Amino acid sequence: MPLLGRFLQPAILFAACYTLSMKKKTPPVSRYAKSEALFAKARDLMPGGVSSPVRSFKSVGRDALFIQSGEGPAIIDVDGNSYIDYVMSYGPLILGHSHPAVQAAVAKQISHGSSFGCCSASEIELAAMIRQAMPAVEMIRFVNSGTEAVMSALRLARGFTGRSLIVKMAGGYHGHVDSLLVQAGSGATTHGHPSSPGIPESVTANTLVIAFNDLPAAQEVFTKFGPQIAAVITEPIMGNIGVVTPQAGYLEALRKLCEAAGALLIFDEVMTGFRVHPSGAQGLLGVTPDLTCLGKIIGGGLPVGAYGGRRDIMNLVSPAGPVYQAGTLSGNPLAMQAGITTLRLLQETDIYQRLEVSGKLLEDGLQQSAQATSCPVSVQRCGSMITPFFSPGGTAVKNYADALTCDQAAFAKFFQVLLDGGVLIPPSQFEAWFISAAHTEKDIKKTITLAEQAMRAAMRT
Ligand code: HOZ
Repeated sequence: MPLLGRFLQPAILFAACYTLSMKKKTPPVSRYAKSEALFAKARDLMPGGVSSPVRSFKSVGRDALFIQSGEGPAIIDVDGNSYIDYVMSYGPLILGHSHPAVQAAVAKQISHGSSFGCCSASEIELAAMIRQAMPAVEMIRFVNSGTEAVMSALRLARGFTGRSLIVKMAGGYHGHVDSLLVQAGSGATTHGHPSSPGIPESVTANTLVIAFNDLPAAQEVFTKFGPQIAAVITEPIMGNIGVVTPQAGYLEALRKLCEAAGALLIFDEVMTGFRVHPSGAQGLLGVTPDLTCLGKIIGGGLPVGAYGGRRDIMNLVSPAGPVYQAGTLSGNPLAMQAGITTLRLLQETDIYQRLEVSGKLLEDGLQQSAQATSCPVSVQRCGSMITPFFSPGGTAVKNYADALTCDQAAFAKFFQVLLDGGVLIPPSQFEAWFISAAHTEKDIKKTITLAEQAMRAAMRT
């Protein structure tokens, strides 16, 4: 036996080492394996594998994630990875994922039917809630998306004024409306097509582009074209190049220029409406537009949009007036119920104060991380919308031209480290992150800790 043992022991040792070394050579299973498999299938069926470009994660060097569920501040992918989520469906989920009250309202409504092609009382209820919060929205028309809201508001502005020209901001993104896909932010910039092919020059010939926060540029455009300008459309706080707030007096000056020229001022509050303040950016900043475009939060996470404003203008919309606009699913009761429940909860609680506290905590933490790592970052925030810009020297971003100077390779690395560590942010430098009422102090502190590691990694790119 001792003799056998002398031969057996080395043999067993050899076998163990061999097995271990073979194991080492087997490639590890990716923690995103199921998402990767789904993305491969999706790419065969859908352009870029997605239903909307920013979801592809292409610009940050990753494959799309496929999501299984969301709960509160967390989103869980099909591989079971859980992330603290700051995409929050790009804004609508101010209460967090799967809020029980919103779920209950939608479930109750669906038991009565999902769409009628006829009027339902819930449209009146939501319209009244919006008007109470935003007095400038004297009348409203519900549609199904922010894109539709803007497209319809532009038609109305042209119908009301009898003029053709629309002024927009460089980097402003108002959905994929033909005439406004000129120097457009959000996914259009992320994917390198700020002015899309497929749009005839005759359509964009009526669009004038100026820089946000550049008052002399606005004055000049009105001096040259004033009597032909139907409307100026702007996000009052830009969110589609990342968060950029207006400089003191800028929106007020736009208001005056429009009034003097007989043009309309349209605020695209699809992102900021009910997000930055209970009365939207117009309430926060004290500037009243003629027309307002809404979406996202007013649908509580279901597809919705709306445009509204002065009664004399809105009464031109068909069938009250001749400006035609329609939609089979517009004002559908499911979205109305989700919106009503969301707005009711926003009214009844101290959510905006809590969001401000969370936002400030994240802002301060990201700034400290930037200092600790000597990573040049400008952290820009309004309430629960925030963007850390990887700008040269960490200088403030005040318009589209500034945003374009940001270090996208550093951002991509930052994104990847956050993702792998369990924090999901929008996969683009040109988007806002959204904090919800469900995010806890612990979530935010975890984000800050990870952000420091991510900035350190970004510095090495
Ligand atoms: N409108 C969203 C915020 N920029 C982007 C979402 C998307 O394009 O899918």
